[in-house]
Amino acid sequence: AIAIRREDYTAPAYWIDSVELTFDLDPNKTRVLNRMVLRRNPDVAAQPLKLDGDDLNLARVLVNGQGTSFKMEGSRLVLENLPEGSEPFALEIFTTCCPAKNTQLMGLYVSQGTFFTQCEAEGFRRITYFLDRPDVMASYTVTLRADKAQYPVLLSNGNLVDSGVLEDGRHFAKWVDPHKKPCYLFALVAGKLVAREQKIKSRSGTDHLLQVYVRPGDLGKTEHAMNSLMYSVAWDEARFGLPLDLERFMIVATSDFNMGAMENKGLNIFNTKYVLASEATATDTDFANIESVVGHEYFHNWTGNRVTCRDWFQLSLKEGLTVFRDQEFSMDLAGSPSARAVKRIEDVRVLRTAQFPEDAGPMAHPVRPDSYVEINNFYTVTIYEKGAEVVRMQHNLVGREGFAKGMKLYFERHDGQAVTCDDFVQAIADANPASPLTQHLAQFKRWYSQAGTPRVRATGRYDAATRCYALTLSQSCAPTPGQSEKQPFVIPVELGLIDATTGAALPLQLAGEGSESANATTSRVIVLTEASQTLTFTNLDAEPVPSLLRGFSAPAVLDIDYTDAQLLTLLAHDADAFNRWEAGQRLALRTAINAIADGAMGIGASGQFDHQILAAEFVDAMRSVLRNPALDAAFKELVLTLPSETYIAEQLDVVDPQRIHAVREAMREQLALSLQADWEAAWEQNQDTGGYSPDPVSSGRRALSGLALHMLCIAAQKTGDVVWPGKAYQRFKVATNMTDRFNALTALVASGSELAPPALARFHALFKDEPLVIDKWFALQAGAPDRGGNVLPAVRQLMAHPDFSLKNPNRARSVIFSYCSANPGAFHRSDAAGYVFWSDRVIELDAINPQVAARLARALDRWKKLAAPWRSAAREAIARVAAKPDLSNDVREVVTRALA
Ligand code: BAL
Ligand code: ZN
Repeated sequence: AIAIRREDYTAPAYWIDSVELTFDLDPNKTRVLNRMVLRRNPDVAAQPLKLDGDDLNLARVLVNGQGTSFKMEGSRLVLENLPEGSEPFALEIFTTCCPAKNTQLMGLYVSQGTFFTQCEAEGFRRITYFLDRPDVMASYTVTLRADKAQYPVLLSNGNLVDSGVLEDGRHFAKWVDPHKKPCYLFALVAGKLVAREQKIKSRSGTDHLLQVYVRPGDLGKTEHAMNSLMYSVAWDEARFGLPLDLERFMIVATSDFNMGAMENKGLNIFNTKYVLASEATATDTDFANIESVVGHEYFHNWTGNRVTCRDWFQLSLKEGLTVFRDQEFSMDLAGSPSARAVKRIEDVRVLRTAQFPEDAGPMAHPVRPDSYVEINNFYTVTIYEKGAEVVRMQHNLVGREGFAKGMKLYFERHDGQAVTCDDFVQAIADANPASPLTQHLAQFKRWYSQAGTPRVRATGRYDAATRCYALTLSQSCAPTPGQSEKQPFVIPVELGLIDATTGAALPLQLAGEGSESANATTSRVIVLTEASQTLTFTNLDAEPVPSLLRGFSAPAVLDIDYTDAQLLTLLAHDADAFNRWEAGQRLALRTAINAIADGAMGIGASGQFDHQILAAEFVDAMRSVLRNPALDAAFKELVLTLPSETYIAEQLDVVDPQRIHAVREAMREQLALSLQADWEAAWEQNQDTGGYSPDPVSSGRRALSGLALHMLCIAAQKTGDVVWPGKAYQRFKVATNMTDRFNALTALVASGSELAPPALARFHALFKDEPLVIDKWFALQAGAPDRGGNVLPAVRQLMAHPDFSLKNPNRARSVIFSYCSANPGAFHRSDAAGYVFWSDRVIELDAINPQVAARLARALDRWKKLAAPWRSAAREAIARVAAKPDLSNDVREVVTRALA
């Protein structure tokens, strides 16, 4: 496999002006007639036309209606005898392919009797020969022909311009997309589907039709997706002045999908997981995810589709920006400052538990990568979530209005073009000439070019004589593969100072500033650009407690030696909700790390930690949060949730996964036992009254009562109490929404209650016809706490269950990923059986679906951090995969990097 390098980019030698595609759809042999009009690119030296193709059967090639010579270079079709000069010429290519055998789910495939496509990044070449690169944008006319009884609905991008019946029970539909697009945005769908429809009027008065297509039985679960789509349309118009540019906008759901969803122009194709919801089958998290994914795909209509990527190295141009937009959308819909903060904490938690490890591991890459072997491996948390943080920093450096101006300029300059990340930052900067972004633009761009998470070291010194507090901020960034030296980043540090005794916010006055400016503010942004900078705050009566990186103002690690007392002050008083939460997490993390390192504390024969770990002050602080009537339930639930095992592991140089697991479990148990009365109160006080609504306040109450029930069941397991497991079982039985029902089931399973097996059996019987709920049933069991090594055998049994299928990505993820990637205590077995299972599954999945297999292959990314004996066992398992001769490029790239 060959690495593709960003610096090798050259413009295409030909442009494709228009494409006319005719499909005769048949699962076993679909015929594709592709009539293109091409031109030579006058800016590039004359050369043969090389069209990408993959897994196609070529039947005919005509140039201007005449047969022509051609040759194959690997899987590429090469045409050398094309008309000279700059005149357009017609190229007609006739191929066939076999959608029924397409288990990769890239290109044209069949799912439950319906045809779907997935073309991003390079799936269009599995449909026809083409210049499969995003900077070639063409006009599309698509005719679909198929059996009318089996495929009554025929959809493609744009507007339906003609339809009718054909001979032999067949029919056709002709679609014209009014917008030019790269081929990765092409889509077609054909099958037995029904649609929820909604007519809307834009602000400017134009009419549009919104449709959500699903299988006939699922129509009742589309209301939330449709509402989310309507909100999305209105939000993009209101916040960014970006209107819907199509007469109709369609979403279609499929249960076989590699990703979450895909933003094909006017015809989004979604994983059912991000469309279907009813209160009986979907949790609050599902509802929130649907809202954000529907928003995300819709927002791509401008950021991605109207302005697209020049090449795949620029993927974050559309993904980072669109994640930023969907995060803002969810925050704006959430409304209150507290609900915004909760969303921010949740987003940062994802970044820190998934992206920080990626940035410190073998797959670390810049937000704009320099090379790849398989582009599918670069749909990563770095491109998406870190990319969104990089856009968020720009937003914060130029302000909300400034950012809106920058977006406007970006579209004025680049609408209809395929551009780069540089073009985007340049537009934001140019629209805000006086901003710190513009002032430090060249340096800011290092966020796109340098991989790795920067660390900011903060040290403070108070001088009573001068009443000054000197805060020194120093930045560093560890080497990443291929980048040994790092230059300083532009790091916006939002900060405040807090009175250590009263917790009051203190006015911020820097040395040399007048006191009048200071009175105005207790929070401000310092832009760190040097390796080290010292700020001197004046007019302070005592040493303050610094609150730094408020709202997580930069994707960095903050190293600061807080005392416990300082953290308790921040937890109790910080005006910044993010840092309030963060203070609690730091206290818990510190406690966990100390217990992990303390050789005097042992793990007993039962695999459980034999010591009390939590300090009384910590427990008291948690109690105060739980009892505080001024705090929202959703925020309390976040504070009372301990840092994950993965996050704890990231803080350590050498990782003993079993010890981390035992320590965290012991901390949870202690929290459960010492706060029993408060958990009971939290449970009682946060019961649903009235009908179900997935709004932030109601879902926060359910989250907290769910955690309380979980803790009460853990405590009960310790004390021998049967009341709370009984209550959990009762709640499980009578709950009227999936959130409450699943929380109760989780409490029973996670606490190892005797009531768990009957509850699981009942749950399966209730929901056997609901695939998305059955996914939850599988995932809960594969992710359950290990008791004497029982999870791996259970996982093997789950794989033998009649409902299991390795070919369905959602199902494979629900069992295999839930075990290998989300259950460290059960996966990292000292007998290495978890790793052997992993390598078997990677190899097995690779033959079916390389994209999904390569995701699974990343479960052992951080093997070098593991302690003996896990480290050598993990290495052996990776080597075992790597030794397989016929691996896909996808998996090959991941394991090669892991072993490097
Ligand atoms: N473009 C792939 C799916 C998404 O990010 O929306
Ligand atoms: Zn996206």
